[in-house]
Amino acid sequence: MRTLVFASSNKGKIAELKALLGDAWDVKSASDFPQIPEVDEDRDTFEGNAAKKAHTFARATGVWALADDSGLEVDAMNGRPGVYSARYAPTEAERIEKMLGELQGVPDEKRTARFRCVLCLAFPDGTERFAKGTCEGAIGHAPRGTHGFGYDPIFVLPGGKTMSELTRDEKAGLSHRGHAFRKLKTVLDELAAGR
Ligand code: ITT
Repeated sequence: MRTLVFASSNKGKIAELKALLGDAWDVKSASDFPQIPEVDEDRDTFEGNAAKKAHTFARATGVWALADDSGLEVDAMNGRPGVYSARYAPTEAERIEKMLGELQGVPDEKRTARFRCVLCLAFPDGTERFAKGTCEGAIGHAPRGTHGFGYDPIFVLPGGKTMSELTRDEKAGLSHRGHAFRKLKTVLDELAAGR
């Protein structure tokens, strides 16, 4: 079984990626390597932060490392919080409250937004592969639903449900992370077969 370390400490992301990868991989995550210090996400692009996290773990562990850098771009906020989504406010609940506050009075047609995800797969020899995915939607007026994580309860999909009202499988089928992962999965399968 091939080992892959997921360079993340976000439980929601880890659960989604483990489900996407399936049983053929022995998936570790940041908590299995407490000796690796937390990576300072100081780059101003998703690609930059994903690459920094993935290379740090590939170098330190000697196994393939996958990192996800993702975020939410809100059109009425000029694309914010974007790459700074995790730092927009201290907790998930505060981020949601702050965003709903910033968007108070903004009409439905101007509440469009998208999730972006960049995955970076890094190898101990310093090489890397990227895959990207997006998911279009809008910011609702109040949180709804119990699944998922982060901004999911206020992210309304074209069908009217929030991302939190979808099961994990339904979310994987249409999410930014699901789209990015399926692009990378082809590469992963080919490399796993060839190396
Ligand atoms: P790691 O860096 O350890 O992976 P993180 O939470 O710091 O975890 P990011 O820097 O990539 O991750 O920040 C992404 C933030 O964007 C995350 O904290 C969520 O608030 C939000 N986000 C990303 N994907 C999301 C999703 O599928 N659903 C809801 N919110 C999401």
